[in-house]
Amino acid sequence: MSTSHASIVGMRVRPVLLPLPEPHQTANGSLSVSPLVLVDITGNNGVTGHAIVFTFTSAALGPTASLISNLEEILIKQPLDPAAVGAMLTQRFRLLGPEGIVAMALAGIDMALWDAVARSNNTTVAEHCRAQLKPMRAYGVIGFDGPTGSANAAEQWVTRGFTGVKARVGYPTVEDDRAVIQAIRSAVGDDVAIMVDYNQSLSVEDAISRMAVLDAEGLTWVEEPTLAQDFVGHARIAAAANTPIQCGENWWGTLAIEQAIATRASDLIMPDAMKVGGVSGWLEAAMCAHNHDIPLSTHLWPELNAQLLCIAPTADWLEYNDWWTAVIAEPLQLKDGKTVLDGVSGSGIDWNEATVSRFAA
Ligand code: SMN
Ligand code: MG
Repeated sequence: MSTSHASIVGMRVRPVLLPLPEPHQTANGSLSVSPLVLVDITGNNGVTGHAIVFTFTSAALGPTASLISNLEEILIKQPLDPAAVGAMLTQRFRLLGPEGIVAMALAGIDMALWDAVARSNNTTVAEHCRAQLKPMRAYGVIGFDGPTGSANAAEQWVTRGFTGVKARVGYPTVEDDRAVIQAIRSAVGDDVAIMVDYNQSLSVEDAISRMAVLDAEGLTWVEEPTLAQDFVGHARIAAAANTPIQCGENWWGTLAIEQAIATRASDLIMPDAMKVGGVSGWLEAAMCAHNHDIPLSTHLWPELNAQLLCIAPTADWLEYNDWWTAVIAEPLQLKDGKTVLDGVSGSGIDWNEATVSRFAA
């Protein structure tokens, strides 16, 4: 049965606490485990769509899983269609508001439905959107590891063929930040893109003064120097700096994306596949970026985002990390630092059930 008449018959929601391959430190906190809610939605055509909801902190794992589970009864018999279900859920949660764990729950359902629709048509999400699968350049993520640790991590990414690396910064002084950047540059040479990520750790004034120093370092972008919701503050930093400012992973929904563009909060945009509103929200954000000719990059969810970038007219970089690889049956493949999508189904997400069982919360 095609999805045009398929309806939802069930949903499975499984919280998982997946240890990171190694703790990941940022200027604003450290991660040692990935709290994930695995969402499966099944249609009466026998197809099941899969999605990952990342709750950032274990404290939010139970509440988010419970909220998603509480939605099963209103999903049953709904069409296996992200647009129809999204409209119904958005209306139902209008009064509570479309941010936080509500947005995360609705995004998880959206991503699972997109996966189900693509699988129902024996295709991928990208090809269901009439896009061709193509390799996308990826950068590797480096933690808050100081000059030597960051340079070593950068070397490992480059050895794996990556042509870009992103380091967490926000050390006590800009000289400390610059020492990390220069250690990485010494390790990888001038042909590798270097991005840095402040994870919202600076005041606007401190960011402007630090950019005056870092503008000489040839960085590809400086990410979230100040609070993500401070659009005017980011716009002041972007106006003062020569290096492109990158933001987006903490902007909830496409209205925030549009408001950020209107205030010129950043030069580049990297929507989070969950916070922006799942696949549906990400595609709207991609059209916003296209309309304003803004390069678009991704945040986490490498398997899904490798396809979404194939659809985005202003596709730029894929953020790659292997934090969730253990729960995914066929993790994203890369060759020479670019994504490989041969043989992928749906959104590229299905489960390694042995790992899921082992780390079930
Ligand atoms: C980040 C995202 C999620 C957890 C920690 C750090 C970071 C990124 O901002 O860009 O990946
Ligand atoms: Mg970031």
